Order: sequence, then structure tokens, then C-alpha cells
Amino acid sequence: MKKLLVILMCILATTLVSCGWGSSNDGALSNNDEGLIVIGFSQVGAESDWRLANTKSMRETLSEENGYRLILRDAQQKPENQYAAIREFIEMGVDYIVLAPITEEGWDQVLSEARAAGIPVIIVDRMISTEDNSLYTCWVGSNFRKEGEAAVAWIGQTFWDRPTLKIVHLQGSMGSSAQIGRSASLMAAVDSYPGWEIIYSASGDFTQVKGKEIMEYVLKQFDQIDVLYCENDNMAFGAIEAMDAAQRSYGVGGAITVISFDATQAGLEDTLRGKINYNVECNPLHGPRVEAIILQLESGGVPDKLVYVEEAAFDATTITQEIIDQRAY
Ligand code: GZL
Repeated sequence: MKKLLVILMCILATTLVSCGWGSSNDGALSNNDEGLIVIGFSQVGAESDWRLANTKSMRETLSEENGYRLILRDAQQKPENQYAAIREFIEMGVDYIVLAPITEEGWDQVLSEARAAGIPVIIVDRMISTEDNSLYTCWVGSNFRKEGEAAVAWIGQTFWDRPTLKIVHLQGSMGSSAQIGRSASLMAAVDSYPGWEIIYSASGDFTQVKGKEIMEYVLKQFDQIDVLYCENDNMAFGAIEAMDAAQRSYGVGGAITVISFDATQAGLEDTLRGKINYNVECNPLHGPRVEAIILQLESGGVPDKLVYVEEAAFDATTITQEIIDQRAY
């Protein structure tokens, strides 16, 4: 009898939770969502300091106390995981889908399913490539081409008197907007400066581990490297580890000038120390920007289709601790 009672209690508890009473688990919608705006957020991964700051901004802004239920799915840098997450959000019937796309290609099918379900899609950070811009409500992010142009302009000014320049290019995740834009600016500069040469180029997927691996190989192949163009801070951190281990000089006063992107706290600290010569900001604080879009939509407004974030750049010879301390990421 007692055994039967325990089995019945277990069946009852399972039934209650699966109907949404009690604690909701891992994003499943529950009655606790009453009155909250439910957002399904497909995030790239946790590959870099930038990405962690981006996730933090989204979580802090789109919190329950602010009136939101944020269901975050980490794609671990695999596009197929993002497609699955978006289909899960459609199944759940979320109010909004926020997408930080890993790569630009491959979104028409799954976003047409979201459109068919009547769920607005807000794209943040990187962009998608599509002929049909009705597949998303709006986009907010960075002008990656402009970031790259700031970096190559600084290189041109710094090395204006050098007839040749040997450049190592650490690219981000291939096919991502950040990689496409930052690489395009460097390629355009190499075309216009006759003495500039990319002696080695590889993708470190925006991670510190791969940045280090690539640079360990490069340092064995090349005695002379003038510029290391890293498409994010974490690959720069990895490359710095490799240059330290190989006892190669770099940074301010060193043989290898280091360019980086993101301007994270750790990246700016390395810039202040002179390990990174020039660091171009890529602002990850999209939480408030996404909230503003959602509130505009909730009140019947029409947000701008494309919104570019204003960004700065930091030179090792002028940055200060005060500047770093005042920054929000
Ligand atoms: C840029 C963002 C990039 C960062 C990297 O907006 O997509 O992805 O530059 C991050 O640090 O991994």
C-alpha cells in the first residue's frame, strides 16, 4: 500500500510540473510567466570576453524584475544549434525571438518559420545575409567594416614611412559579420598600400586557445613580423602568450605591433600595459538597446530597421586607467 502511495505521489508531482505549476525548468514556459514578456534569445556561445559581456547585458536588462522572461540558448558556436533553438522558441510560443547569428548565411528557412508563427525577430550584433528583409523586424549592432577601417588607418599613419609591412592576420569565425567586415578593411588596405603583405592568415574562431596555437606556429615560420592584426581581444591574448613563450618582442617599443578589436576590460588593460598597440571598440552592451526596441514594439511603434552602435578606439600611448575604470564592460 505504502509503495503504491509513493508511486501515486510521484505521478502527481510530475503531472503538476509538466503542466507548468511549480518551478519551470530550463526555459519551459510556465504559469509564472503571466504578465512577463517572454523572449527567446539564441546566443552565439561563450567564446570570448566580449560574448560574456554581451550575455551579461542581456540577462541584467531582460530580467524578471524588469518584466521579462529570458530564455537563453547557448549555441556553442554551431549554427545548427541556433536553428534548433529558434524552432524551440516557436514551439514555446515566445513573444519575441532575439538572434545573435553566428554566421551571415543560412537563415531564410528558419526565420520564415518564425514569421509564419507571427513572432518578431530582433537581430543583435552580427548580421544575416538575406534577400528578404521582412524575415526580421530590425537589427542593432556594430559597423565591422568601419571598425577595420579605424585599425588600418592607424596602421597607415603609424607606418607611413615604411616601404614594406609584413602582416599576420588572425581572423575571427569565418563567415561571421565581424570577421567579414574587419577582414575586408585589411584586404582593401593591402590592395592600396603596395608595400603591405599578409604573410600568414588563419581563423582563430575568436578564441584565446586557437589564437595561441596559430601564433605558436607562425613564430616558428617567420623571423620578421611587423604587424599582428587580431580580430578580437581573446585571440590577441592567446597570441601574446605565444610571443612571451617564444621571447619575441611586441607591443609599444616591440618588433611586432599588435592590433585588436573589442576593447574589453582585459583588452584595454593589455593596451594600457603596452602589450596591445591599438584596440578598436566593439560595444557588447545590447541589453538596453534590445529592451528599447521591444518597448517600442509593445507600444505599437516601428523601430528603425538598422541601428549602428557608436564606437571608439584606444591607443596604448594615450589610454589611462581612469578611462578604463569609467567603462561599463
Ligand atoms: C562582434 C562579435 C565578436 C567579437 C568577438 O560584434 O560578434 O564575436 O568581436 C566575439 O569577441 O566572439
